[in-house]
Amino acid sequence: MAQNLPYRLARELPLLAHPAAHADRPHGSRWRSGTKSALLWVALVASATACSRADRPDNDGVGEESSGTDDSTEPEMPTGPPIDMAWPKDAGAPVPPRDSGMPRPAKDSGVVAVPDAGTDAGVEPPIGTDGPLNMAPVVFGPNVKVSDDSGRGQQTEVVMAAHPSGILFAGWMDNRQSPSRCGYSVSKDRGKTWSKNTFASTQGTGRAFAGDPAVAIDDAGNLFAGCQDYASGGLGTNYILLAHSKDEGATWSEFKRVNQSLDKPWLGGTGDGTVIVTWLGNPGGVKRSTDFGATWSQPISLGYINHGTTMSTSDTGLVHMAYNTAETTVTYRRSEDFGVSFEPARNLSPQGQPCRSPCSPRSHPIVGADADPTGKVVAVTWASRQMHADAEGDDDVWVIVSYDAGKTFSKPIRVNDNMNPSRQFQSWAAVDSFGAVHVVWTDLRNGGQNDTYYARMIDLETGFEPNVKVNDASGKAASFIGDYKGIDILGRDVVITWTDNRADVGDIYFARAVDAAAAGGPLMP
Ligand SMILES: [Ca+2]
Ligand SMILES: [Ca+2]
Repeated sequence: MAQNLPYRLARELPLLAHPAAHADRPHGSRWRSGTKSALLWVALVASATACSRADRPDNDGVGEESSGTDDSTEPEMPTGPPIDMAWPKDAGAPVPPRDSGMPRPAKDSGVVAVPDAGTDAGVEPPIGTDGPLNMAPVVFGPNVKVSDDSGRGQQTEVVMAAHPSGILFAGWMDNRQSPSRCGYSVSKDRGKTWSKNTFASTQGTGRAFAGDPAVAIDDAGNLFAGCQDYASGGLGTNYILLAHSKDEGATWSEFKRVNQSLDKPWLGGTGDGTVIVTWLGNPGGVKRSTDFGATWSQPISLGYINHGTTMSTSDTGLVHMAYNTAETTVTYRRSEDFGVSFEPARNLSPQGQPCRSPCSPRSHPIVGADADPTGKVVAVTWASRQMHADAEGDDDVWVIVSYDAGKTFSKPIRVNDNMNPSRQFQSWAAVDSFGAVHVVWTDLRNGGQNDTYYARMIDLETGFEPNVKVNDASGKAASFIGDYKGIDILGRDVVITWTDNRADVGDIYFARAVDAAAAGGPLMP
């Protein structure tokens, strides 16, 4: 979200419901529910889908005027039995490393709201893999600067999408000149080098500025660049800007206003020229274009949401959309038809509250999410100060995971493994084609240095591996470092972008961990 817009506390929202109507799906089994281990499944499964992870969540939390949509419908409030939204007492128990010899969580720990537990008989393999399972420790390579500002301008709020062709596409908020703009860069060599930065500027005047980037790549490799135009600096006159490139960023269409809405666009790409856009507001909304944004479907209301959504597309039609509601709840909607329609909202988990103010840099109540290429394994992450057994009372990183295409989710799992009082926040997630969950976050465990840490969870039973530091240099955390960052899977690599303070108040950096995905696709040079 934009740093310099007024923030309005969320109004109370009724807790949403947990409809059971869509309980049955072909992918009905949790792969942790059977006695067979995930590793055995690997031996049994031959098919693979190294697919696009074309979208990335972000969020932002500016609220002011309502409406936000030019053609929205009334907010909908689904009905049904509420789920238990009490924070689980056993959440956040430290998970010993897998080789520590210490007891680890029981196989079924942490799984909530399971209408069908699955049986060993007929349990289908969860995820295909076309290569051996990678179990080596994750190591990130040399950091690469993405923003090409030669001065000391501020670059923050980075997002990133990856395509199996090897294309990486990053966007961020760029303050190297005033008014601020959305900056973008493309890499065609898996992040070794990045293109000269391009920008989306406000189309307004006066106090207008642009920010809150969103990026997506559809299955065909078309790039979509989104940006919020705070058109007059006033409210009710803001727009989502959208442009696309059909040639890997060599040329771009004009940025056009595709929605009048307050703040925080998010994008998902699928097919060839299909883009899904969401926005916050009262109501927030989602709509879809199959012609590169030239024409749009009627918006679907998301009800009142004060922060942006996530958007995880898949090659099966599943689209997972998670978001924060009422500041304290993780809410979720799912599509089974590539975003044409969405099921009613469900509350997935209590979220706790992050240290947004007076903490500096702030921690935002945004959530990040991703799914594997089939959409069957879904991870949603956030940061909050929710107390737990070994709590320091400061921000920690949490994740919930679904292994049944969003039907059920685990209880919150704490990701960061530090034991010193320090803040961990601004987390984001990726899921590889095996179903392993990859989480990245900002970590101040080293005396307030702005460090980026990462952890991998190959299966729920063994939990997260020891945290890994991503950045190879750091500086003291600046007072604002954005509200999100980028992580994606590229073949068998994990790729990450973040706001870095080693040189100034904000640069965009990138790192790649070769062969860090549990499986999926050939190794790339
Ligand atoms: Ca902490
Ligand atoms: Ca800079």
